[in-house]
Amino acid sequence: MRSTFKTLLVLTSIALSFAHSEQAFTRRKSLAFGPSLPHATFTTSPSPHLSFSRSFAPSDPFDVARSFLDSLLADLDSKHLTYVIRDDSYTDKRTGVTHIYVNQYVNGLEVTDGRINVNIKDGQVLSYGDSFYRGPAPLHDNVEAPSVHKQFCDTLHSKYTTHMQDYASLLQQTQIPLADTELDRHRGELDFLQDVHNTDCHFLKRDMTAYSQGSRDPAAAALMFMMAATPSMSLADDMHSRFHDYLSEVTVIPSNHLRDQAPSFAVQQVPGAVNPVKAHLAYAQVPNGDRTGLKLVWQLEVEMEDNWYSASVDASNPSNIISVVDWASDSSAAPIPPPKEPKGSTYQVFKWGINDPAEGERTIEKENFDNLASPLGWHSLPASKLPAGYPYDRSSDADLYTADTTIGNNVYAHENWEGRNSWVNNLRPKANSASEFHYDYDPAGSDRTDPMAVAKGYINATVTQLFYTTNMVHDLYYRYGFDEVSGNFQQHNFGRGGRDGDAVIANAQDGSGFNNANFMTPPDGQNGRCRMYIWNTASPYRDGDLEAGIVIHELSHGLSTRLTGGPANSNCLGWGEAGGMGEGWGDFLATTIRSTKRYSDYPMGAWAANDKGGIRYYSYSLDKDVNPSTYDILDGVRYWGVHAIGEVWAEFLWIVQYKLIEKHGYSDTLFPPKPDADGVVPEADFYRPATYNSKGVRNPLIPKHGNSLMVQLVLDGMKLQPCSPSFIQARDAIIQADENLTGGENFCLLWEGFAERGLGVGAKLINELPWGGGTHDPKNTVPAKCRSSS
Ligand SMILES: *[C@@H]1O[C@H](CO)[C@@H](O)[C@H](O)[C@H]1NC(C)=O
Ligand SMILES: CC(=O)N[C@H]1CO[C@H](CO)[C@@H](O)[C@@H]1O
Repeated sequence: MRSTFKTLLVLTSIALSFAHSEQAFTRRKSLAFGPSLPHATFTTSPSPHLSFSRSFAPSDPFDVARSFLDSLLADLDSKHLTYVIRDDSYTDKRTGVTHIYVNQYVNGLEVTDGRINVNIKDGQVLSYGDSFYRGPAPLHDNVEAPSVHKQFCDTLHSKYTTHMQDYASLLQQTQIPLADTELDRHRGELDFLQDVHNTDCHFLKRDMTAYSQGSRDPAAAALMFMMAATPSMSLADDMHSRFHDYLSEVTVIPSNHLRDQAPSFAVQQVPGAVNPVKAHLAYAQVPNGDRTGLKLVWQLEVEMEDNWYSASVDASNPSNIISVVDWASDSSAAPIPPPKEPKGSTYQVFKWGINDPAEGERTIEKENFDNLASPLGWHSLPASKLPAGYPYDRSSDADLYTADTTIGNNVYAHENWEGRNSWVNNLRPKANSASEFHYDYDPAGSDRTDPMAVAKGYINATVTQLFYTTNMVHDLYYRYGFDEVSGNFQQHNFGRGGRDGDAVIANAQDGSGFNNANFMTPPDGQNGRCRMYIWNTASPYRDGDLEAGIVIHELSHGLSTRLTGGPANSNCLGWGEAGGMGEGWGDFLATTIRSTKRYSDYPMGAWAANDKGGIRYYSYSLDKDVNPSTYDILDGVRYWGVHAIGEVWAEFLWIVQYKLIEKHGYSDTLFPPKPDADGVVPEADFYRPATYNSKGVRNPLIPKHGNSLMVQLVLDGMKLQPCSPSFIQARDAIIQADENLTGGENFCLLWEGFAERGLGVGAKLINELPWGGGTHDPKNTVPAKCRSSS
């Protein structure tokens, strides 16, 4: 039997496993773990002495933040422990909340996981997350760093051993054969443990002592990290046996910064990396016993074909990886160009809301001109923002470029059959003179002998669909607050702030894999990359680009990664519960988008996987018999992977959402009405009647219905929550988002929703492990004021 549980640590690819089928499934290697910091907190009701009474409140939120930080950090040795307010901090135009992101420095070096996020409104601190290091500033390190990687692999090994014994004795003791599903589950868990151990722990079988001790060289750190990270066992073996040859082949170039930066380096010719590895010295916090110390690390940024790692490696023993985040989730303001009379393109596609080809037929849909989200439509951008190497008459003096193909301000979509990193000149459909992107989609094809040729035959329809879905997602999320300052993906930001030059690069029918999809999210200002694959789960093959849910799931990684912990920090949803929620939000949003007024349960990825149960353990459902996920289900080894953790979170959100729908009703569209010519958004039937504050300024509009309100609260919550949030902190952020949007009218409903499956008052996570797991103590309790008196 083929392994059925294969993807622990696959950070952001879509597929967890084929729980019910035996399809071949390529697992992209992806390392993801790091210390969990016991002192990290998220406080939603700061004590008054840390806040200000209104009469003394400075009006500039940055002044408020500085005074707040000074009192919060009063005990720090301010000569050696300092902080910097990051310039990706922003004020949310819609909510008026200012989100301020703060990095810690010790002895002038960044503490990679010393983060504060402060949420401020009307001169008041609403909430803050804090993982700053509080001990003394060390001379170099003040702690031994236990290897998290080794701890992970040892735990896998011992779980495997005990599990094997249990399984053997189960088989012996049972007179009557156990139900097949019970045996399957055990076998599945064993396969899973073994598979992960084989690939991700291979590195640790080597003896590194010969060359790992005492090395302060970023080249050694980069090479040793590559040995652990490369999916090629033969490369890893060769590097191990000829380490010094490799070391002599790489070159280290110092890169200088204008001010205030630790020395940083570019390590060139690292095998397996597609760009020079960036390296700088920093500190990482390492919990050891009951105190947390600082470890000097090389902070590496390693871009590979299928991964884009940000890793902390022990500087004095670079074989010890302290933490690693894969930005791949298995991706000067120019003047605003003059508005033009939009002609508008049309697309023959599965319309927004149709999840996949089994659910409907293609129709002709129009380009969206929403003067907030896509003021120039989907095909125009300043010529200066075209990617380097894109064929375009650069001598022409037109400022605005309007493409007759599938590129624009929000996304560049194209085939990538080759499966490699080049994309600028890959094939794209060209519209006819009437700006129509109308192409045949014939999945049956005529050539039965070559299913890939059949799929390639409808590539223009596929790229059109990917372009359409990605733009719709861009416009939808924009309207709920994923805008320029909060880190969205656009080539040009219309002078509205944030970093531009980062449209999504969307690869259709990507040749680097089958039966999956992934998204890479580097920090704001660098292009996200979405790769969609063909699924060989059926004959004819199925094209993942045509399953909207999969595309939405992937694009949502970009959303949650940029909103959590600030646009410039892509390391906040790296592993464990935080990484799991990164998956869960995508499933939740995809499922919410496809849902209709008539309630239904939904599986994830069922069409592409050709499996009516989908690619998760359970379908999303309000019925506990259909989806039994609870907070403590996360204790099981099956729930160590981010996808499994994510489906539990998505199930909780699904339940919470239906509490809101029960109370507020259901909106047939999630798209807010388009703004009028002055940019004022009308209430229409979408928002509740506007209210105004004492200064006559309109308060943020509140979506009228349960589903649209939930999407709003989920996005607002992402902005409030701290870096590396737990389920509990993300829950608190959503409840606070409601408090700030509606004055807390859904307080009890939200608590009831979360409490239903164990995330109620007093629920806790004990002994959290660096990759997920731990002991989850569930509680179904709601706050006292919500307990019904009846
Ligand atoms: C796709 O469209 C391009 C340009 O519009 C055309 O040259 C090409 O033949 C089409 N490909 C297929 C497979 O239909
Ligand atoms: C406008 C508004 O309702 N603000 C609230 C936001 O949340 C904090 C804490 O939860 C409250 O104190 C504010 O009054």
